[in-house]
Amino acid sequence: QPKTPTRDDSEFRDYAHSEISRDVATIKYSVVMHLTATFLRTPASIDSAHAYLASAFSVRDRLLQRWNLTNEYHDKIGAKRVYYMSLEFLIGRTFDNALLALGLREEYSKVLGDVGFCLEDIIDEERDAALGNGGLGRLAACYVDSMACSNYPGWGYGLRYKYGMFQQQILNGYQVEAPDCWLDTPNPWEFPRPDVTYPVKFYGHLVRDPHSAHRYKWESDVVYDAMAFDVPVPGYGTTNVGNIRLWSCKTNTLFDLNKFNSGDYQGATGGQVAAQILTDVLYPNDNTNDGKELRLRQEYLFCSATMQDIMARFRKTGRPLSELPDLAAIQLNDTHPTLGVPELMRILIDDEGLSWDEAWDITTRTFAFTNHTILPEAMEKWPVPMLDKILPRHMGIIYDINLFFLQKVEKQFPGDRELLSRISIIEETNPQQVRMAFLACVGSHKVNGVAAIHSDIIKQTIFKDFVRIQGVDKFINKTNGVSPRRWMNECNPDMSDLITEAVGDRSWVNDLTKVKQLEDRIEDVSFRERWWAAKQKNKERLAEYILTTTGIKVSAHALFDVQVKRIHEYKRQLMNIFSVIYRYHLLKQMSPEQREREVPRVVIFAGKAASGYWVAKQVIKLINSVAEVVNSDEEIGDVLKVVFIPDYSVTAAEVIIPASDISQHISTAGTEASGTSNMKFVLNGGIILGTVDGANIEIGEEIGEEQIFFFGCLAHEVEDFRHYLRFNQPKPDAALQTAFDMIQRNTFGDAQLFQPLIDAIMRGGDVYLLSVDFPSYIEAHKAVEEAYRNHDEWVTKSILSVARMAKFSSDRSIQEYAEEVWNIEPQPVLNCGL
Ligand code: Z2T
Repeated sequence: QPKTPTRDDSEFRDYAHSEISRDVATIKYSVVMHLTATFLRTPASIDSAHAYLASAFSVRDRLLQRWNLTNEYHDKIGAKRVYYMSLEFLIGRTFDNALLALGLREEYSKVLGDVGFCLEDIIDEERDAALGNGGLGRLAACYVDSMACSNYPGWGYGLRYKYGMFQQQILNGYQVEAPDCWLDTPNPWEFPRPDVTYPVKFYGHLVRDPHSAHRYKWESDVVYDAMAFDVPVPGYGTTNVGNIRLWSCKTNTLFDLNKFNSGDYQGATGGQVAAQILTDVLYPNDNTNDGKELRLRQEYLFCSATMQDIMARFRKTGRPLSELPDLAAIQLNDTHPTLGVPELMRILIDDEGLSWDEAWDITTRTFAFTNHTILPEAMEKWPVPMLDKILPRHMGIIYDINLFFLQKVEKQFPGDRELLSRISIIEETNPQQVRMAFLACVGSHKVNGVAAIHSDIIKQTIFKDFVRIQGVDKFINKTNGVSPRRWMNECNPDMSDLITEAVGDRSWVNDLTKVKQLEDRIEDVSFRERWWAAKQKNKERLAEYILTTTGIKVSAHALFDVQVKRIHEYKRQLMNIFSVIYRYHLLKQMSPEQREREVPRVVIFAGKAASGYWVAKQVIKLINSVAEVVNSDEEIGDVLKVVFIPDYSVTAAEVIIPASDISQHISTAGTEASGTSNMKFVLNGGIILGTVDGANIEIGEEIGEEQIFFFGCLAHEVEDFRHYLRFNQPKPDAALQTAFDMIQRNTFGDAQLFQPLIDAIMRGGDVYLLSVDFPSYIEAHKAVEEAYRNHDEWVTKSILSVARMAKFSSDRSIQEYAEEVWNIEPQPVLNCGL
């Protein structure tokens, strides 16, 4: 028996529990310490990069202290935690966010100012953590932010990609991808945990347990290690700090000693080189699935490490396994982490020795599943032979899950073979495929969509049979939300100060219901003028950004018309650029006097196309070709400018969104599950031009139909239009035909480049219904223009909109999940001395 020395840790604990001083002198000292000790620089050789790093590390010290206390406290009280499993966390920058959360922005500004740096420039030194594609990944980041701010005990789990979302360059009008080497410089916002490392097996074979029908031993010598990196999530206005645990892959057959001793150094570390690849790169697909084997291995590494970690934490409590659902709720962010379900089954049955029924009961009470799309091309399906080869044990478990499920359904609806084949987790194609959405659904106690319309649609389509079998109460709606910290307070300081003035204090940042009080200021002339001025300042900031990123000069007095999001046919950037072409045509027909009377407009696009998505890339080329012609047409001048801002990112969004007058959210009805940037634009006083789709609908309900410009056919009409267009030629109206004609007359360069885009409409069945919605789209644009001419009316719309947007705080979404799905409660850190 090793002797445990008696030690007195009270003094250390006192230090740990007393907050580091917040005065400027102490901060200055800690920045200098990091500069000299962490980075081996001297004050004489400080540049902005090191000013950033030293400041960030000193902020991090303050966060880590609170982070420790938060987790210590939640362990101590035995709190139930939620684990938000997501292959993507689109975090963006952390420095400014942390400064605001800690209330230390002024202090750091002073410290940096004293050595001749401007805080804004230092903030710009940070690289985005771009570990996500778009909406789904950013939602995960907003949700962990809300958990931290509302004191919910919860962690995010994800992967630490060495290369995040690719960087987009525009060369000759085309998108060109460059790797995102975000870890080439030190990352102050991650904390390596070499002691938190788990082995993850692949391939191998199964050995049956002679004493149990369900138990197997899985033997394999292909073993990778997943090592944890923790990323702090600063809670605003609370001492709670959340955590995102990201796994990084390395080999665990560390070193082949024989090879090493025989001089084969390269071969000795060969395993390590191969293993690295598993967490090397984020798959850049938004709403598409390319079914690569490497992606499957990535997903399993993630699920296995996460489940092992959750189980290790649970075992420490000493509670019986049947109580796992009382201590842990696991949310599956789309189907990407669905292998967590069979992985937990494997652990409970093979490692812990539970019966199938016990394990299944625990598993289904622990997991819940969020669906984010109904686009068929995005649905994850894995070929059975591939799964069987890489994860033989899991394939067996999935077969059994399916067998028991089908047996139950057969009892419930005897003799309905059609039903069984529709709902089977295994699709009977050649080869067979595992339908991950069905597996996630069967393995969870709750399934939700991300906006009211979307949750209704999934009940009527992909999960229709499941609603009948498992009951309608299992299928719920949780409308998305966004963080008011990042998407108002941080990115729009002037508007935030006005809200603070109207509310009386800054409490609205953590309680967005308070923005209602803006309505009291609706007649206040000075307030209205300052509201307009704040928008104007944001527009000037964006004009500056456009100039430096594209070289294009735009007038901040024009109407800023923005569509920024992933480039995808269903989002219809193509329809937008066709309308720009038509506008250009109209302007060219006018006399100079007539043009003078038009509302000058800057049409702004940004967004990335998945690397293999050819049509999306041609759309980018078309936008840039139109921009080139229009922007250099001296007759047109400032009346119309077209801009494609390269390399859209969270940080770019923080500049673009606060500056919009109108933003476009124009998906074919029924295809955009929710959208989240639509919320961000309105929360920043912008007006939406959009279709009756996703969260646009609920935004309209909240702010009133006068505050939003709707157009286009409705979701329930789409099927009939599509059916018609499968057998009949589309009939483009005169406006759309004009746009086609101009392209075909080589107005924007070689027409052949763009013919496939026109063909998709005229010969490809116009799946996204551009020809159907175009006339009402043009009408909606006219309505926007008329409304904008009346500045006064516009300001009223803008203020009323923000005042009525409380619903779209992610704090509201998280509270609903906590109460209706996770069954967890806020646990503010108490009695810790801070
Ligand atoms: C994604 O960003 C979204 C859905 C996906 O389905 C995949 C990705 Cl990467 C698999 C988006 C939706 O398109 C959008 O409507 C929604 O607001 C967002 O997820 C968050 O729910």
